Amino acid sequence: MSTVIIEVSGVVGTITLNRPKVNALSRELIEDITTALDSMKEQNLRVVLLRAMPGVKVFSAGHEVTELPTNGRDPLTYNDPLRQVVRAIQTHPCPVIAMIEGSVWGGACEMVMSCDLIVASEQATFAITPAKLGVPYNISGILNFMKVASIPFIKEMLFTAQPVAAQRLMDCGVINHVVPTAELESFTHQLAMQIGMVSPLVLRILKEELRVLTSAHPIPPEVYERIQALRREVYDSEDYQEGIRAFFEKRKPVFHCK
Ligand code: YXS
Repeated sequence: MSTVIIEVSGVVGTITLNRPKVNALSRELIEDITTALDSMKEQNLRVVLLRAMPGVKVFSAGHEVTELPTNGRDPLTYNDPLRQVVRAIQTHPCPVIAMIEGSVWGGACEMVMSCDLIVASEQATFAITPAKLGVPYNISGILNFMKVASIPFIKEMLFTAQPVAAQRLMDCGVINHVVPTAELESFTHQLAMQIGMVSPLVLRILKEELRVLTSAHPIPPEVYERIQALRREVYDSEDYQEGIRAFFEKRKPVFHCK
């Protein structure tokens, strides 16, 4: 059974996450999302919507924790499924609008924030949780967060690992619109139709221009190596093991490393 539902209506394609229980981003779910995006490239679409089933409490619980390595391997390398879906969204030739109900966790926040626009219901929340799980987020992911929000705001979300209301993210310019849940679908479809009326060629070029310009981070090799060494300090630590163990034992982690 596919973990996504694909629908096409006119020039708008919709990908609905449908992996029980909480749309955790497993390799299977990511592959289904990227396959759906690839199939939509072949159709004459102008906009893609990314959503979960109507009425969900959890839009996505983030990376599938059971697929995070615990054997000293980097948990978020270039080919990790989460990195793959972020790149697939960023390079998709037409705008991807995230339509958010429920709570968004961990790497799912980066996936949603990598969409071109975000429309969220008033009750939606976003929690960036690597610090709670003891996971060393990677360079591309941090840079993606830095593209959409101020450093103080990103630090607060990363350091507290707590859910933040959609309205606060809109006030900080991360989310485009916050609407009542009952209006979420109609509002988002109206926005999609507005975008669908302009030149698809110009849309494609503008999206790629913005991607390339916002990805132009001249990082000297020594800086890259320093960051990788810092991240290895985390994923080689006992705290990383403790964070994942505590998750499965459904208890609060006890972190010792400083
Ligand atoms: O015990 P069962 O079998 O029913 O399974 C439970 C949870 O273990 C499971 N589950 C997950 N499984 C794999 N990966 C996950 N990320 C994940 N999250 C949850 O789903 C079943 C229902 O969860 P439960 O009982 O807690 O439901 P709830 O409604 O009380 O709470 C839903 C959540 C999402 C608020 C809660 O499950 C939760 O806080 N999940 C963890 C959210 C999180 O911290 N995600 C970050 C994952 S790591 C990641 O994305 C990046 C690597 S990073 O950390 O760097 O951002």
